[in-house]
Amino acid sequence: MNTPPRRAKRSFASAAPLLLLASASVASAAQTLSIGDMHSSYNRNIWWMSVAVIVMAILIFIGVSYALFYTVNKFREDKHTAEPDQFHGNNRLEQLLIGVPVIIVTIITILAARTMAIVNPTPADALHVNVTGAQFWWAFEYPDTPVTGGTVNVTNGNELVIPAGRQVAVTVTAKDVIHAFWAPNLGGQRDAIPGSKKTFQIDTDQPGVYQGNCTVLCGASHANMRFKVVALPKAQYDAFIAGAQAYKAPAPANSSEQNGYNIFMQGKASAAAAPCASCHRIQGTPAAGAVGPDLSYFGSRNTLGAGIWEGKAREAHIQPWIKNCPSVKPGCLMPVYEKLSDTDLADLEAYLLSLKLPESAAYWGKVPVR
Ligand code: HEC
Ligand SMILES: [Cu+2]
Repeated sequence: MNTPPRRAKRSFASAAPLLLLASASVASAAQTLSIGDMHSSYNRNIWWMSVAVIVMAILIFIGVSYALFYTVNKFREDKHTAEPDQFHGNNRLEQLLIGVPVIIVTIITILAARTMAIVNPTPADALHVNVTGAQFWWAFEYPDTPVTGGTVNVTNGNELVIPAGRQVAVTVTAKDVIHAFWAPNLGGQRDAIPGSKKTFQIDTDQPGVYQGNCTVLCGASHANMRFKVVALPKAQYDAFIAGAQAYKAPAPANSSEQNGYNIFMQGKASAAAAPCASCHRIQGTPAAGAVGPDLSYFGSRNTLGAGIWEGKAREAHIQPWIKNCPSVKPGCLMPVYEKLSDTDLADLEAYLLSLKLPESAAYWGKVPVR
């Protein structure tokens, strides 16, 4: 009758070597979450500090074990029939037992303080990105890159584009409840707390697509609150930012996209559909909502539902998503649009997929998935 606890134990035991592997392996072809990805200077700093501490721990273990076995063996009763020496206190031994741990703890403190001093300060040439967690998606805003002719900055939903080989200072906060921002291949995990803004650095010198997750339980779709980080070579990153700054959503190209556009901007009273524009922004149109993810270049993105679906699976889910979001993503805070006809849904999809960055600024498919 005690199967559950035993099972739990076993899975913990089998998870331990896996954890070790995960931390030691460098990310390979399949998308791997790895705190051992040595292409990030953050991870490298933490790793070498940990190695130093682990080596010290091993030496201490060997020293203590040796002392233990040596003493037990040397003072075994069968060797000594006489009564052992009776004494009280041993100043030298006590000084040693206090002095050695003090030295060890001091070394660990210096190592930790040194690593914090390297990793924590924001370098002057870092790229700044504001990260906001919300139930159950991510907003990425580039505060230093105002949109041409506008008062807002370049913004993207659920997909963070960064330059490889440069420190990226992310200022993390949350809209509603506590979330946490974690892209392990690029750096440490940080809480996203409403009302608090904390900046720290992530980086990688290897261009690629990396996986990120929310790591604080934040509601029904916590596990579905993911994001992608696309690290581009500098020239491609510059092209993305320039394209995003200059971007204006293309005008609807046919009657289907036009109908999608109309519903997006005005809603549809006969289907009790509120305008999508009240919650979503599309750069270059009147849509300026910020309740849901920015959809300015949705057609150039590759994910849907904060990273739940990618590629083909994504396209298959766009209409079910709009029709009844909570049925495909538990707890989704987007209203249900069940009264829209299939044609309306297809037209909304057509319009959303027409929202594309110019090819030079597009960021998918240009770097490998890691
Ligand atoms: C009341 C605000 C609100 C309205 C109105 C709204 N949405 Fe949303 N929408 C959201 C929120 C919040 C999310 C994020 C949900 C999540 O991922 O958990 C979202 C997500 C999306 C996404 C997914 C984006 C991504 O990259 O994952 C699409 C596409 C979308 N909405 C389209 C629409 C369309 C089309 C309409 C109009 C028919 C619409 N929305 C109306 C709030 C809204
Ligand atoms: Cu979350």
